[in-house]
Amino acid sequence: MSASALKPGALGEVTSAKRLHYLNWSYTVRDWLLTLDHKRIAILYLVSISVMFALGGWAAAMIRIELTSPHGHILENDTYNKIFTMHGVLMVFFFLVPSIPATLGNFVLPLMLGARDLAFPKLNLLSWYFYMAGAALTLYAIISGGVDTGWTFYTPYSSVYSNSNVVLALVGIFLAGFSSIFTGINFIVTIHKMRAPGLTWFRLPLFVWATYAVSVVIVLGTPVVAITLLLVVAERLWNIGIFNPVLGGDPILFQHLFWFYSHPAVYIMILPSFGVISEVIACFSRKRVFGYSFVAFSSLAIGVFGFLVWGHHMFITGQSMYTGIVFSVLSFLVAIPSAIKVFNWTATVYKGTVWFTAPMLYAMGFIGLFTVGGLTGLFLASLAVDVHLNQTYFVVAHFHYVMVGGAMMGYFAGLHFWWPKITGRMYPEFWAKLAAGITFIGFNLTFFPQFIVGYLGMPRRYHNYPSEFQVWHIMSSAGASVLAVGVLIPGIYFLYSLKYGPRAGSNPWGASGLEWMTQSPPIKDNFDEPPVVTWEAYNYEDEVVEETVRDQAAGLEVQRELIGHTPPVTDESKRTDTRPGIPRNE
Ligand code: HEM
Ligand SMILES: [Cu+2]
Repeated sequence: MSASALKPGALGEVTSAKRLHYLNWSYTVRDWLLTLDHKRIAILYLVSISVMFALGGWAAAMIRIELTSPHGHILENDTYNKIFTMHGVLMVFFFLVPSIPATLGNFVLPLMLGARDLAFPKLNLLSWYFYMAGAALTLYAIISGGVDTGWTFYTPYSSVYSNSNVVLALVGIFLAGFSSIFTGINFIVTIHKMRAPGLTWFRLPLFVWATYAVSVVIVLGTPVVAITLLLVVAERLWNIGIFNPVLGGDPILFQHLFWFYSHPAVYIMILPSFGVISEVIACFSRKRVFGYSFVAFSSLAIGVFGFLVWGHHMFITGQSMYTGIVFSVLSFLVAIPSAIKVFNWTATVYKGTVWFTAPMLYAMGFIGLFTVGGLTGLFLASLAVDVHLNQTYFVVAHFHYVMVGGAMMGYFAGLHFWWPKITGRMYPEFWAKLAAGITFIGFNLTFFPQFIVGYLGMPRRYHNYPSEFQVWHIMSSAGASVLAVGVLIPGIYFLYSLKYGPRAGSNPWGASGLEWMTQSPPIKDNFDEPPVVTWEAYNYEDEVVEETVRDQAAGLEVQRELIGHTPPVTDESKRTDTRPGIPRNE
């Protein structure tokens, strides 16, 4: 469509007759289950991880109900162990690790690069099947008797003593690990090879940088944990004596190998969120991200440093004090690139034209919560303090601030931000803002008391506790029910919007980025014509973007409500459309 047809009030696509796109070109089960389209695979992942998130959430609810009383009577000891293991395993390996890369990343990465698909579409589909096979095995392990080791599977308990379905669950996680590796390889090759002409490295959106960093971490780290888990399996099945001291093994070796991956894994969970937050903050502050290259390189720095700090999980395992000091200092260093990002986001919002849309609220919530999580990580990285705090609820609070307050809020920010692109529909903005607020409040009510009760001495993974801790647990459980409401509301309005949401148009936020220059939902091959890039990322200060906003605002009632004011109208004669070859809308 030519640009001249896009007069204010005439948002062609919104009113035009049905167009073919990736969702409606075919409806057969076969075309879904054997699809090679990155967008459809993203949807398959979205549905699967949502199921796992719901199951993990159910386990969390059981934990919180049990902990309302000091001598919880709802669950047996053994069942309690299995429930918190289920919660951790499902949330970490089957929800958080794949959440942003496999759903949002899969969907938007090729679009952002101006590519037709990922480099290896078949590998992409295979990764989903590995994920599903892993999920099926792990769920089977959980249903047919359960696993009681905790998500960390520490030896010798997991290798020698536990009578639960450890082997099945480990093989399931192993398969899921391969699905991440496939995704990581695919992303690395795609980012190197499939960028549109003119899309140089320093014109890439920061989401791409973050995805690149996370893919490298995945490809280097995941094989280590996969092999480690297989070693536990081998130890259980054949008694080979890797971790069992009776046979000459070393149980602490497991912790080294496990955390060598699993500390980087926490960055696998958070780095993609960093990418999402950069996109959202820039878009809704109408500004280029402050210190673009610092933000880009800090993702890589986090990737590198993340591999050097695993020992901070092992301060009390008898490692030498000098080792402890080195790991402690290195852990402090990791905080620097994280802090750079927080400062740069804040500087971006500062003096920006800020729109408090739902994705922006999630992003701002993210910044606050991640900061609390990161700072408390520094408490834990201090040797002497950690001796007191490790294995307490303080640690539980720390990692929920980073993983839920950070990674999950980032995922929600991204899901809201790209929902119009993915589905072609707007969700109800009022409810979305409300849900963001409820989630933020519920989250703090749930997890802040856990810092206090942990500091006071409440150990993690226990369900009987002294009655003086009860008040904190009740607060936390009450907060959890608020949080649950905050998370359920989006589930409802997202489904509702699929049918009843107003049509979104190609670029409802007036965002920069190639993904917004194709119709919503995108056509099967992403772009009518392959784009050629001649501009820098986040060119929000350019007029052309303002115009896009104006076109959209005029055409879409919901948009005016969203922005809260009529965006500035630029003189048509001053139009500087620097994007040849690309349909500006649709
Ligand atoms: C500023 C950066 C961070 C530092 C210095 C830091 C430090 C630490 C330390 C020292 C521990 C061990 C506590 C103990 O067991 O006694 C820990 C635990 C943990 N951290 Fe962090 N952390 C940081 C950021 C993150 C991020 C971004 C995430 C996730 C997105 C994360 C997730 C976790 C998890 C999951 C655990 C506990 C694992 C377990 O024992 O179950 N941390 N952190
Ligand atoms: Cu760590």
